[in-house]
Amino acid sequence: MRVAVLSGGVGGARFLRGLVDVLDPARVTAIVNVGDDLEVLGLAVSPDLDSVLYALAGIADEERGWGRADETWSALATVQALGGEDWFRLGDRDLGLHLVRSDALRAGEPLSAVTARLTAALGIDCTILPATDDRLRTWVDTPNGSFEFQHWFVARGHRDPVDRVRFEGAAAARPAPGVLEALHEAELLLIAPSNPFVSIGPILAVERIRAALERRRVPCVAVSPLIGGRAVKGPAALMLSRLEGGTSAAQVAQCYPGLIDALVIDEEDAADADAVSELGVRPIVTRTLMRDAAARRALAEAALSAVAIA
Ligand code: FO1
Repeated sequence: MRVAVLSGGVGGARFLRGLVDVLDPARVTAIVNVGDDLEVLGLAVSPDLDSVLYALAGIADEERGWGRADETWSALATVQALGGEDWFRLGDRDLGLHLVRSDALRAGEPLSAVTARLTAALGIDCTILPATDDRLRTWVDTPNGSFEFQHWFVARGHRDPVDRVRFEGAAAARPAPGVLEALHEAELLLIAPSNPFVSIGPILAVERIRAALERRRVPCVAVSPLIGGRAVKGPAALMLSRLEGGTSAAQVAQCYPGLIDALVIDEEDAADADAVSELGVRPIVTRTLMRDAAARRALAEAALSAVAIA
């Protein structure tokens, strides 16, 4: 079975690891958020693409949730000593990837092409695509001002409540090569347990990607990033409260109007199943916490089960 997965950072990366354990990786295409990309010290950083690359290569730092395992920070210490930009921490090993990517982008290679090279170099057998090669940047409007995603998320510790999320460049952004093909050829579309607003939102802001999902002929299954109304990590629950009015599974489903046929929810949220059904979305209740390889695989199997019951 061919599957296409819309993915953000850490939650998406862990979900993809489970998926390639239970499916032939050659049949899996990840379509990844680039809205939180940024330039640091003149380098092009794509945090969500890198979370997926590192996770699938088995070199991610599991505890920190971003960057590489066994990281060292000598370059950052030098940057700090010299008074350089240090709010967004780039480790030594991580820096190597940013150097290669930045060099290629400067030479005119599209992000999708560099990503394909990095994927192959890291020995990853599935396809990893940025949602777009065009510039697309997430902004958040808060009572304290408007901020580029990483300034809000990292520099300000995502403490400002979010009134609105915007995607600069989305109107002109085209799907990266291979994205529409993957969506059209897939027998199942999946939305990873990533933040609906700032991880999946930027992907769906690319008009032709959203249209491909709206006109799908195969099931689309989302996995809720919330467990018992709380996010495992990050601001998803707070954003859902403020922007959707609550953190129930039904409110997660409402983030994807007309786009999903089933929603995988945690056993802790089983009481929300009827409200999800009332929205015309089939609830699939299981354990969603991906604490180890077995749990990741079980979650992937639960999402794939939607094909059997469609
Ligand atoms: N997150 C932080 O909270 N602080 C950091 O200094 C930081 C650096 C960083 C460097 C490379 C990278 O790929 C990710 C990094 N992240 C950092 C994580 C990143 O901001 C977010 O996890 C994602 O953008 C959200 O999906």
